[in-house]
Amino acid sequence: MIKNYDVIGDIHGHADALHRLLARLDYRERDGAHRHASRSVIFLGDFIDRGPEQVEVLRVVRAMAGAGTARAVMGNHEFNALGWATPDGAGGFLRSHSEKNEKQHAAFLAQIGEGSRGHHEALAWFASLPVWLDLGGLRIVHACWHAASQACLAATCLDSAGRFHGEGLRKAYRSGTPEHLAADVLLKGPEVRLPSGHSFRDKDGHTRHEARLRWWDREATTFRLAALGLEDRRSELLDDPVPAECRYEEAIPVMFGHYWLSGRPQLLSPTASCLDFSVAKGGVLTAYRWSGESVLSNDNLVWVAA
Ligand SMILES: [Mn+2]
Repeated sequence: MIKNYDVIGDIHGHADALHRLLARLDYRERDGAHRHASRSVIFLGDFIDRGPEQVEVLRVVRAMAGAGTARAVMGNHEFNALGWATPDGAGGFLRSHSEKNEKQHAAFLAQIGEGSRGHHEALAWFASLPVWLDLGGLRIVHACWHAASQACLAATCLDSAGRFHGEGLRKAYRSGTPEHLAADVLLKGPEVRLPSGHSFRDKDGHTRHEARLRWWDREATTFRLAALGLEDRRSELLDDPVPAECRYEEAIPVMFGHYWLSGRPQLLSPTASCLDFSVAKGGVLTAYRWSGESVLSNDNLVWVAA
């Protein structure tokens, strides 16, 4: 049986937009959870950080997951939240409590109450999220579908349902390991180091020496063509080929979030749909209504303003 899925992008604490999007998609709250007569939701992760109503977002999403009207994958912000709260056994935490990391996570910690029962419940739920979902005709991941990284994590870090186990989370945080790189690729997307001397400022004003890759773009065969967000600076980039295994060339549609796209929502290709259109930066919260098709259509995108 083909399931009908409404796939929803990064929410980042914008509960008001989430409520309006669910209403637009004909979900109604009944017995504590949003439900639809013939469809269910897949959330792409990044429920928290930045936005004003993160606790309410978690209430809605967790209620749906508990009622079986939604499934969800882990975003890098949930991965970060787990690392922030997990001692590293050497007096620190898996994710360093640096000023930059604290700033990124402060709104969540303030809203939920750091160390509170609600915080612990949220962490337990984050830990229960799989890193990706393979739904047969549809593939779901927060940032990048990458078979080699999936195999690497599955071998040593994940349980049979694709969720980090305790030791797996530690391994994925150990800098320099294949598991660390694999978690980065799946949850944050593959990056390439810019030629020496080159850098750019990202959306938060941080200086970056790596560029994200347009891994979903079959035409992006060189680093010059594949560097995301540097399309106006291609002459500065290397013309070296991107390894074929870094490009998604399969026929099964893949949906993901993470990339802070702007403007009117549209597909990246007939088999790739990024559903993060920056609701946390004044953009829109976006869903794709999937009913089993193998060729995606812009007609199935639905969105609400922030
Ligand atoms: Mn993200």
